[in-house]
Amino acid sequence: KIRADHEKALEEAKEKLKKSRDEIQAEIQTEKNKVVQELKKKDSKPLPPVPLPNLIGINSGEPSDPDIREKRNKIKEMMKHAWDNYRQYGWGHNELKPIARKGHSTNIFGNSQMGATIVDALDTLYIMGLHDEFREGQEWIDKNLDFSVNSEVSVFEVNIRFIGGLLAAYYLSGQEVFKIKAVQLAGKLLPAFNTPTGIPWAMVNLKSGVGRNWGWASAGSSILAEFGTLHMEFVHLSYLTGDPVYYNKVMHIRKLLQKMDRPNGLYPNYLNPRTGRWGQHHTSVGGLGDSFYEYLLKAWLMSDKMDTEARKMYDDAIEAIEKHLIRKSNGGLTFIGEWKNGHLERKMGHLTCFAGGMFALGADGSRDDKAGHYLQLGAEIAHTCHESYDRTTLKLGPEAFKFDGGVEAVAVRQNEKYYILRPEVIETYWYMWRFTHDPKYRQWGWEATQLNAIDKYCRVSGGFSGVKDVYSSSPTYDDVQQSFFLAETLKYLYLLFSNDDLLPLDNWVFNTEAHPLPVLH
Ligand code: DMJ
Repeated sequence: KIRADHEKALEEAKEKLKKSRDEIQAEIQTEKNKVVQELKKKDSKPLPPVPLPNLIGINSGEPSDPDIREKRNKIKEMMKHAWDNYRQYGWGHNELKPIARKGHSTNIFGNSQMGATIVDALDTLYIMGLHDEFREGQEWIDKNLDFSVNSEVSVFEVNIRFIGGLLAAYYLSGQEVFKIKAVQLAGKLLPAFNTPTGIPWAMVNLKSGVGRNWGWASAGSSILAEFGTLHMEFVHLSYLTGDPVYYNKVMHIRKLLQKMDRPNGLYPNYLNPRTGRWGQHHTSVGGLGDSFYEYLLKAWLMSDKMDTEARKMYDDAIEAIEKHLIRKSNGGLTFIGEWKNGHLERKMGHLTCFAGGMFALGADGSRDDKAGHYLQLGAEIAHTCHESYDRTTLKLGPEAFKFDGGVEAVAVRQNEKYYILRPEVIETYWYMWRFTHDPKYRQWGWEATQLNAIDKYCRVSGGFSGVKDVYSSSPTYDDVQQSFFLAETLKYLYLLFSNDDLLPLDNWVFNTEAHPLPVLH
């Protein structure tokens, strides 16, 4: 133990010597601030307990039209197929390999076996009325879900899937166990915020509390879409526990971002948590940036539109995005490109397709009363993303598609042709359906589900799998049933074929993993 301690101290000293004078001073300052905060905390009283918010529309939505009802039932059957196979072959593992019929996991969950699929799926099971399956999941969580594991996990993924999933399950079912587990887990994430700036590390070891960033991220940076996608869950944690610690962490991030200069008004995707400086100037509404913008809007909605600071940040951000990143292709398709070191890359990711729904959701309350404009923009993005599906052989969207050199909404590189059961396009169809009731969104959702696509090409006898090439008529499988397929893709599809009184948007705000959290009126 003594030798290990010495070695650790030596390592730390070596690390320190690598740092610049400024970095070391910033760290000393953070340490000092931490001590002051701790002292203050001892004096301050916890927040008073709060009543549970009004939980409306958790059991309804049965459509009267028999055709729509049948489609909704089909989606429920798909959920049961995904769940039953996970139950049989992957139970307790994070995800399922539907072809090898065994458990699966990725580095975002470290080497833990935390039943990610169970936690992610709970609220979908609940709203679909699959109550026996919900109870099975609850029992597993009660008896087996333990966070004292020596495992390095992604703070962002654990927050959106686990904390979001547990909180939603708690609000829907009222079962205390979910709240208790969510709070225990949140406590394990807090050490990730011990950085010189308070911008959390991307990863944290749940046992030791040691954090670090992804090796691939520009100049040791944390990622905008990761540290900027904690707000909704952390506000709810403070609300439910009366402990302001969670709220303070995310408000500190917001304040820091507000103070920073933004090149062209855009937020770069990389921010160094030691120096508080931007890394590479790369801006994206898809991977690495996406849900940061989503959470600004949703912070405002979740606060019953009282958090006008968040709304202002959202409005400023999307104005800059529209000016610098949104363009029309030669063929008339509106797309959102990516800003990379001073030029626009005319490529859009599947992940970026969520933005159609975001624009529609943010239309009401927009600056200069541009509601019509943003609803229209949402519709145009939905159309472009539908085209990206329609121009493939399998009628499933590729991971990324280009608008360059005669190419329109089509993937060019082989390694961008895969579909991994992602939800973003269906998410946008659902929001557009809620706001317009244009039947084409249900039709497009059905095209992606059964007519041509997911049920036909991704379904295997052991569950659902992603496919490696959506342009090939004999696709090969990636053999992963992602947990977000149950959390998001199937939930948004089910909602698309339900009446609007199921989880009405005046009362519920969906986190970025589609876990509904109530508006705090
Ligand atoms: C989900 O885990 C979340 O939606 C996240 O915000 C980004 N994408 C995946 C699914 O594609």
